[in-house]
Amino acid sequence: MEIPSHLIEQLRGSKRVAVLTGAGISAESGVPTFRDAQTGLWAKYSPQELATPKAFKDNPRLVWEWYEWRRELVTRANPNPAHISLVIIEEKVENFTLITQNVDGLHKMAGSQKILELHGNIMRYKCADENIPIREFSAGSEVPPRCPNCGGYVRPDVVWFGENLDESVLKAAWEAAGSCDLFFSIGTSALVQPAASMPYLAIENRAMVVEINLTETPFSTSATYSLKGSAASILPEIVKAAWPESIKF
Ligand code: BV8
Repeated sequence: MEIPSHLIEQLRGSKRVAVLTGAGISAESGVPTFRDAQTGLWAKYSPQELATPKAFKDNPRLVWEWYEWRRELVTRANPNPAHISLVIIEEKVENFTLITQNVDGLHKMAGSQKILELHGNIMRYKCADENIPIREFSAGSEVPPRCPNCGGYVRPDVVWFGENLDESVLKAAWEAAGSCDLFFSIGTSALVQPAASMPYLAIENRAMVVEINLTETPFSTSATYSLKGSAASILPEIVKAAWPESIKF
């Protein structure tokens, strides 16, 4: 794909880069996106229905098993060239913030440093009643397992639909989106709030905003550049054009 030279100049001279990623950046690592049809047992369920406090209250075993299934996929996944490209950009620019909606931990595994996990992390657990982190629990016969402190259910440490995001993480994400001169929106359907509002804040702050996505999104027409295609192929092209010597793959 031909990368606009104006984008490359902006990236090379950028003082502050902010990046928002969604499930699409992990697709080529084998982690299904949120809106891809789910497979097998989960085909008949919609993630948006399962990722809610109500679903966990009504059917804790089903929701727990859905996360166990996803955790299994994530543990087998490795970062792809899109994740690696963001590590290189972070090394090259003065100030870089990675805001991710993903809960798969692949950015950290790739080597990204300044990561804001808006929606938590599927590999972390917390008590559903006390809302405190749980590092160890007896994975006995009961599903979901019980909190060793209070006997409530253990749940994944992720933000469900209808739940508030962590205030400090959200504040840092708004600050990064509102102060950058270059914003990338990568692999997200730009539908879930408040993440979907962040690229618009970057536009308000007169940043160049670049969307990299397989399909059209509600944000595409507002982006400075909307590059259609896979993040795992477009991001390495951008890095190669900006810093030819840096491509390691
Ligand atoms: C909140 C964790 C206060 C769990 C997730 C304002 C207006 C309307 C509604 C609301 C609003 N404010 C709040 C809401 C309610 C709700 C919301 O946004 N609803 C929407 C859907 C209408 N938001 C909330 O509840 C948030 N809480 O704001 O609290 C509040 C509460 C209630 C009411 C008001 C205020 C909490 C949202 C967090 C939900 N938790 N994840 C879990 O993962 O199990 S969100 C979940 O969706 C994932 O994190 C996922 O990342 C995220 C978004 O999806 P995407 O990442 O975009 O993935 P998706 O599959 O959609 O798209 C992938 C894209 O990649 C596609 O476009 C595809 O084409 C592309 N792609 C695929 N392959 C590739 C690719 N692109 C490039 N390369 C490829 N190879």
